Amino acid sequence: MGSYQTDTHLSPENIQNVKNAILHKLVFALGVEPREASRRNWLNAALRVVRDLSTESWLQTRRNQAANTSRRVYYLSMEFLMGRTFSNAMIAEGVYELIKAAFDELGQNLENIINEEGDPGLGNGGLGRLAACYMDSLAAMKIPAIGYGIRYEYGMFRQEIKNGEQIELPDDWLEQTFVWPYVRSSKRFPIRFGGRTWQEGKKTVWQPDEEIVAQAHDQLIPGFETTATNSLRLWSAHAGEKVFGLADFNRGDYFAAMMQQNTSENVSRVLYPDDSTYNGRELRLRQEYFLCSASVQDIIRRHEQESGSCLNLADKVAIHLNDTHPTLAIPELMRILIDEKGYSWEQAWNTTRKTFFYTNHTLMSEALETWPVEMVARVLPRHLQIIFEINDWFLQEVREKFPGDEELIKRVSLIDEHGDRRIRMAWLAVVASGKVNGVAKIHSDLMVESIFADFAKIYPDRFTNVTNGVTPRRWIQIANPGLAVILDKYIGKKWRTELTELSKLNEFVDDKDLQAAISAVKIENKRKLAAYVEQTQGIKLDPEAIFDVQIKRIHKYKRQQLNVLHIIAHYNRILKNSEADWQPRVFIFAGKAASAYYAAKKVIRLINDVAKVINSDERIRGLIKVVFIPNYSVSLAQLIIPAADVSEQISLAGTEASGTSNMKFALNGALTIGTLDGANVEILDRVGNDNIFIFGNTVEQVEALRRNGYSPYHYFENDAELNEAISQILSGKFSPEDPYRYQDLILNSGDYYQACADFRSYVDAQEKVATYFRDKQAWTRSAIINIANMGYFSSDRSVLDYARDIWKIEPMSEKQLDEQPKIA
Ligand code: NBX
Repeated sequence: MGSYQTDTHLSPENIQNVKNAILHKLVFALGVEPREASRRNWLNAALRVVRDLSTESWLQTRRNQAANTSRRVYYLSMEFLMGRTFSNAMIAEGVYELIKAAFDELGQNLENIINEEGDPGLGNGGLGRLAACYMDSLAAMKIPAIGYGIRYEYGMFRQEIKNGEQIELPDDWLEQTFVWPYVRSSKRFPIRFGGRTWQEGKKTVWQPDEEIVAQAHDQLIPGFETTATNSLRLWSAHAGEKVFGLADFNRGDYFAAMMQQNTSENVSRVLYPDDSTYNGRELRLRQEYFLCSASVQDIIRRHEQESGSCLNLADKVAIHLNDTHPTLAIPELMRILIDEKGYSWEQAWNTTRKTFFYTNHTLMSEALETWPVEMVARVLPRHLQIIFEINDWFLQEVREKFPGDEELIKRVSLIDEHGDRRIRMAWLAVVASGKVNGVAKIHSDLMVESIFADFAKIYPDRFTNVTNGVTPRRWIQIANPGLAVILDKYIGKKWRTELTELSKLNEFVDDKDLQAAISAVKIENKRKLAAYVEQTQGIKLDPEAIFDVQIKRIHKYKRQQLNVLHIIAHYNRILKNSEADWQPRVFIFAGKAASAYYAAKKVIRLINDVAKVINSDERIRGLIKVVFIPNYSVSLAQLIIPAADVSEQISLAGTEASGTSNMKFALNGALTIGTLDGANVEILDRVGNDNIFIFGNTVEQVEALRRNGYSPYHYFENDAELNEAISQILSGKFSPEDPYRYQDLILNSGDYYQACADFRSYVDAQEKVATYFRDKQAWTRSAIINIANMGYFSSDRSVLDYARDIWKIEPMSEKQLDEQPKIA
């Protein structure tokens, strides 16, 4: 297989070609002899072979997109959690079986080679993974799209657990030669900071005092079974000549000049590991602007190249903001149009307002970005002016619509005048965007009732919902090949790109063969996970036990502590009646805590302390095992999710915008135990009450409790099991060497997320889970109903919703993708 193999048929000749292609790359691209090759070498050689295939389609797609001058979307995100590329690319190009056969002949095991690939952790959690699912779906759905992000040198930290505690270590992902991206040395843009501005007649001049360079690295995003191949362009920061501080050089101070290089390159050094609290550091502001400026410059360059001028930008370009993190793209576009392209303010503003779209991912006020005016004045003085001008324009519009309402003006002003003056980035994103969407129905409804209520009055048509989705290629075909085989047999192969085909399974929910096959695959997946846990942590898990899984960022609102309280209560029950016929259960956790989030780190320690006591208590005869799997990642999720029986989605109602692992679990046949929060609500709508375990207070009840002065002590005093569990934690039963370790947890911290209020109904729901699990047939039937009704939650559906309702972009046809002559 050179670059031009398109015949993916599993013939001896094709296998031989692939073998030769891999050997060729091994020798001539990597300089390694076959007999000396390590797994990593084989992986890199094969990655190169697959990349050649994708590269052809990629260049072809770019030419066809340019020739069709089709409208494109640019997806700006500070995070992309892509996961491994190799299997994904193989299945997209349809060469998985060929490569497997070639490696068989080479005496190599493909699965081992796949597992050799590192997992670039360029994101925190749901928001970054969503961007990755969307990149996959945009390509598969043939929607012209380019993702823009930052190529952090260090992504999310590597988590180790020492003495039960989280330790953060640098994750040096670039260390493993990563052969997938192309470095585009010709795509470099200057990024400027600081300095001052002045007026020259009507013109504003900005003289920055610092300039660095953004360098493009392109990853190919091959669409599944289509030649459509999009790009993800990640920027790395470099010292430009100007940064080398000519002054220092001239003074002969080479060393000082080189030191400054280090400082400029800090911009793309490391991902901020905070996922839901706002971190107002200047370096973060610089990172955000770095992404925005490089991307907007690149978008304008491409548009001018294709259209000859900048004029019809809004007709051809949609820029999507993944949360407010890339909102500086708004004043950056304004700046370029006005200062560099000579637009009038009105022309620039009219273009900008038609170009941007914004997705909100959280209602929690502590996560909302606000930058101090003073800091922005220092780092981006020209942008601050533009933001003030946008604010003047906007407030005038509001005054015309709602005369005399000065309270409203204060609330909606882009500048928060309380205390030190701050720019409200979410307000700016709303004012400048054609559409603003939430990520699940309940979240989008709450969004217009709470944080954006004023704006919904001002701009009633601006707000909408696009429920999140996940890609079935990665989350079924790659993660759960056993399930994929069953689906192919019962409903055909189309589900990979038309996930609603799954509904055909509804006919077979009582089919004994299907039930047997589904539970056999589940057991197989549980064995695989158990083998991993035993190998990495020495804990033996019984694959017949219920695998009950909560994997996600550790956060108070996600309420891992509620899960722990139930585990302790369940343990106490067994101790009180150890002879009863208890259902064996395994409770699995994984997830990272932000490095400065004290309470979240403490919850990790509590889980591990509780695990230590329970796992070693012989009186309970292994009926409960608690496991914390370190260093959660996309690849670990691919191993854990298909092995789950129970999916824990237990956030306090009104706090989790959507959740996406909830979708992945149900798609893989786990039953959800969850609150009426985020996309759980829509999962319930589709699977029906009998096939999900819903518990806990509703949003309205949560709000009523808050209004009436919520007190956890009320529940603590009135619920004996809750009382016992909390008392044990507080008295050091799980931390005898340090009995006061958990004094500040739960009760004493006020229980803002009302774990105590939901405890009783959670424990009752868990009881139902255990009882139901004993009826293997009923359980498996429910699992099938879950799978059958998850078609809606495909990210293909989500991106088509965005394309149709928000960006107004038509997917390309295969014909359009084939119009331009091929390269070879
Ligand atoms: O976005 C998550 C929400 O919490 C989930 O409910 C939702 O499903 C998901 C996708 O829409 N938000 C999230 O992951 N946020 C971050 O990771 C984040 C990262 C940096 C930051 C703030 C939030 N400064």
